[in-house]
This record gives sequence, structure tokens and C-alpha cells, in this order.
Amino acid sequence: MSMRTLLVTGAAGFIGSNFVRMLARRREPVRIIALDKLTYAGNLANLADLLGDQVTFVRGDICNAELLDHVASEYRVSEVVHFAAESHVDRSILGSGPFVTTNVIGTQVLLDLAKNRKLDKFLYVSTDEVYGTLPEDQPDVKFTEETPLQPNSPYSASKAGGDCLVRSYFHTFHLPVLTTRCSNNYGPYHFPEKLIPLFVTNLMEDKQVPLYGDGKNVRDWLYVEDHCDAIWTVLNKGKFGEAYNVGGNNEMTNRQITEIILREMGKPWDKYVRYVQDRPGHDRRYAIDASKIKRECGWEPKFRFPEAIKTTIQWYRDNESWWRQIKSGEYLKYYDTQYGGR
Ligand code: NAD
Ligand code: TDX
Repeated sequence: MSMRTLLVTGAAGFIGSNFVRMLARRREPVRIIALDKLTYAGNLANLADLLGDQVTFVRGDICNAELLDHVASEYRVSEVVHFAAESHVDRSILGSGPFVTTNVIGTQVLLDLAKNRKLDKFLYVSTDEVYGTLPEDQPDVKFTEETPLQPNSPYSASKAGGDCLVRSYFHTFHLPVLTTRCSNNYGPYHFPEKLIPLFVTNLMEDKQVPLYGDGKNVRDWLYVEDHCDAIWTVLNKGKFGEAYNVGGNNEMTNRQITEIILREMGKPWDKYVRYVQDRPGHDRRYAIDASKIKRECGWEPKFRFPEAIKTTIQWYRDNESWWRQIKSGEYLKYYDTQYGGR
């Protein structure tokens, strides 16, 4: 059997780069073509130390069918692991165009590549946000794979668009697809526009942290390496045409997260927390029932929040130049647009 060659899209982003790093560290017997457009969120520094015999970087847009076909033929790609996306809910509220282009059309172009080239597998990295929101007064209710897709933000709607297209290529063309729907990730290389890295780096800069609304929205937080391990597990053990929820069984309010970060960084609440105007359409609660992936693939999370959040904060302490380079230029304009008027 010839060597498996994975086309990993969005490989210079947060989760994609952690996925490539994990496979390289474990010496998994696969070649990796790391494709990324290097948007504002993509950063070659996330991959730089991994490039070599096993990992090849290609700069490119997943909407470019010709380029993808060339890459697939040149490197004999056998499988696709599709991370590339516009991923930030707040940016999708400021403007949804790039979300539809990359998350819907880009996914369709990649699906056609897999169909035309008869690739062995196609894994779509979806999100729990496609399910919409849960009530906070019924803690036993969680998202299962049977929960209807009811996305509430332009980001989650575009991810649901990709998710539905993937499903349709299984039913219509028998494409060997797999879908994972994961909850909120945290860990190294997380872009500092998202809650945890934004708050950690703001505090390192001795700035306040902007908490939306009443701060009681609930997310289920999973360490990024657990997510990457779940994706690899589903790629190898999942059943084609199926979706698998991935979660940390670790629901927390944004206030709780903020308290933990403040305590770890030795900053008092009253001086550093600024309540700001809520995110429009802000989903109240996400919670994942991840029993299917455990039952069918034997996966469950290994990292625990109290330790993994410390590891994460320490990573931002040790890698100040990484985030300081990001928090300049375009980022400052975004920060001002997003938080200036709140
Ligand atoms: P990210 O924004 O850090 O990375 C996305 C990467 O995709 C970037 O490197 C960017 O340059 C690249 N990209 C964007 N548009 C592209 C295009 N048209 N062509 C090629 N590359 C392009 O996002 P992330 O947090 O690493 O998320 C990765 C995937 O996981 C996304 O599909 C996201 O929906 C999903 N997901 C994320 C989370 C989370 O908590 N971060 C949870 C569940 C699912
Ligand atoms: O400044 C902030 N203040 C604040 O209170 C930011 C950026 C966020 N929040 C709140 C909003 C959410 O309730 O924190 C929570 C987490 O927000 P984000 O980090 O923006 O993540 P979320 O909107 O939950 O989406 C994330 O998880 C699912 C990822 O960004 C998505 O790509 C993934 O699909």
C-alpha cells in the first residue's frame, strides 16, 4: 500500500497547526500537505519548525479548484482533512461575505476535488455552533448528533452550509466523508481575538478584558490536543457518512473562565473586567453529548481544564513575540472597530 498523503487545509491556523504538530510528534506514517491561504488568522510561524520531509507547505485558497487539482496530482493526495475556514463569530457579524465564500463555496470546491479524484477520505471539521443554542435552565439537555441544525450567526450558518454539503456528497455520490462537531477549543497558537487568548494577552499587557453581556453564557471547553486526537481517531475509525460530536464535558460560564484566568495571572476582578455590550444573537449555552465517539471509536478527552489552562497561559508567557507580532497593524484596527464603541 502506498503512503497516505493528507491534504490538511487551514494548516497554518490554530487547530490545523496543532493537528500537524501532533501527527509529526507522534511520527504517524503519513505525508502532510499543509495548505493555507494565510489570511489574517493564518501564520506560517505556527508551522515553521515542522516543515521538512514529512510536511510540505503550500500557500493557496481552497476556492481555487485549479490549484487544488494541481496540488492533489503533484503530491498524490489520498485524503483531505478540512480545517480551513473563517472562524470568528464577531467578524462574521461585521461582514459575512468571506464566511460564505470560504466556508460554503470553499468546502464545495474541495468536495468536488475529492469526488473527481476519487480520494479515499474527506473529513470536515465542523462545530457545535451548527446546532444553535441550548436553554440554561435544563442542564441535562445537550447537543447530540440528532439535534437539528439551527445556526444563529453568519459564522455558524456558513459552517452548517459546509456541513450539509458534506452530507449531500455522501448521499448523492457515496463520497467517503466524515464530520466532527467540536465544542470550544483552547491551547497554544490560539489567535488572540478569541476569548481565552484575548483575555490572557490583554492581562499580560495590563489592559482590561471585555466581557459580553452578563458574562453568563456557557461554553464547553476542550484542550486543542484532545480535539486533534479526536479528529485523527475519527479519520481512522469513523464510519463514512456519520457525524461525531467532540466535547470536553467541561461546561463553564465566561465569568468562571475570566475568574480562573485573573486568579492565575494575579489580577483583581474590579480593576480588570469591563462589562461591554453583548454580542448580537449571542448563543446562551453550548453543551456536547460526546457518547457516540466514545462508544463507536473509543475516544474520550485526556486533558483536564485546571491543568491545561495553566499550560496554555504559560505558553503565552513563553511566546510573547508570537502574539505581540499579531497584536499590531490590522489587528489594532479590528480591535478598535469591535471594542471601541462598546
Ligand atoms: P483559525 O481561524 O485559527 O484558522 C483558520 C485557518 O484557515 C487560517 O490559517 C486561515 O489562513 C485559513 N483559511 C481561511 N480561509 C482560507 C481559504 N479560503 N483557503 C485556505 N485557507 C484559508 O481557526 P481554528 O480555530 O483553527 O478553526 C479551524 C476549524 O475548526 C474551522 O473550520 C472551525 O470552524 C473549526 N472549529 C473551531 C473551534 C474552535 O474553538 N476554535 C471549535 C470547533 C470547530
Ligand atoms: O471579547 C470577548 N468577550 C466575550 O465575552 C470575546 C471575544 C468573547 N466573549 C464571549 C463570547 C462567547 O460566549 O466568550 C465566549 C467565547 O467566545 P469566542 O472565543 O469568540 O468563541 P465562540 O463564539 O464560542 O466560538 C468558538 O467556538 C466554536 C470558535 O471561535 C468557533 O470557531 C468554534 O466553532
